[in-house]
Amino acid sequence: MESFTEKILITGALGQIGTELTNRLVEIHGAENVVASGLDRWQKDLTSAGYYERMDVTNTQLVRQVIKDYDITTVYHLASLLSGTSEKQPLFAWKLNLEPLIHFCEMAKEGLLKKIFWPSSIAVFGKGIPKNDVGQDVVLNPTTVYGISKMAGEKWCEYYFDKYGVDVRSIRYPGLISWKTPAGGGTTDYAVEIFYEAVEQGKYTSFIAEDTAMPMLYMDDAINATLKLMEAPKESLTVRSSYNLGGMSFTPKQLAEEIKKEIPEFEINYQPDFRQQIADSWPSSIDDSVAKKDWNLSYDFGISEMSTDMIKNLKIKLR
Ligand code: AKB
Repeated sequence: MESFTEKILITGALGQIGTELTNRLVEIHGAENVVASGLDRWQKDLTSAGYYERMDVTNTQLVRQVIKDYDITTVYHLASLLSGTSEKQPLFAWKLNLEPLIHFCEMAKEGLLKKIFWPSSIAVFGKGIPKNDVGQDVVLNPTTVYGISKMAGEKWCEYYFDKYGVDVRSIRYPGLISWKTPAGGGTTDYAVEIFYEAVEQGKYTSFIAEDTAMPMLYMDDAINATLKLMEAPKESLTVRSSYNLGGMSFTPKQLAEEIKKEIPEFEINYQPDFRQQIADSWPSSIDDSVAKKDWNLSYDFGISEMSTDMIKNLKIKLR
């Protein structure tokens, strides 16, 4: 296995995945080897990275300079517009979700970078694909701007690996649930909002219908999976587009039942909006056996453990 001292850049470092991933990377590699970046100013309470670059990731000249200035070897490129927001700003979503990825791959091709992580999503699947246990190699048929951009990104990753040996690795994240940093603009975000409102108000109106099941993952498991994939020996990876990750699958109704175990007075109502159509085009559950086989993917959290942990932590955070 190739070994080198990693100097890491994270884009979207103040986002939902970025805040938690940055702090874990600092624990592993030391603050002096981690550069966080984002559009907003540095919020030191959110990130323990040794350095912060306030930058627009679509500014290719600036990004290239940052990579050179810090001798970056590894990029976790997380900056992205999620599914709901992408439908409202399709052209910008295409630009943000695709161009910087290609630019990072180009820099790796030139030898400026050694490794790239880029998140894809269950949004790549789309209409006409069986709903349950969707496998790694099914035909992709996304019907959302976000899904189209993720599918194209996967193809670019595969292309750069096949043609130039660029070591770019990717996961198709399901909905991600966390209490530390709120998500924004996603279709699966009801499963985060519901906890905030359950703890603060004791009630929630879901924008997803009660019986719509989607795959979800607790953030701790998402971060562990990401680090595991990035640490896996190159030779063990058989997928260079993006790995399926299933996590757990549940409906809003099932989640509400879980929350009621901790907050018995909790009430839920349903008012599906435009995101219902997006959810209807996505799988209900995912087969992630290839990731389990290639790099030992495993999970610690099911719906009950996740729900208990969310409520416990939000009760402290929102006090
Ligand atoms: C979204 O809902 O847009 C994201 C995703 C599943 O990629 N959470």
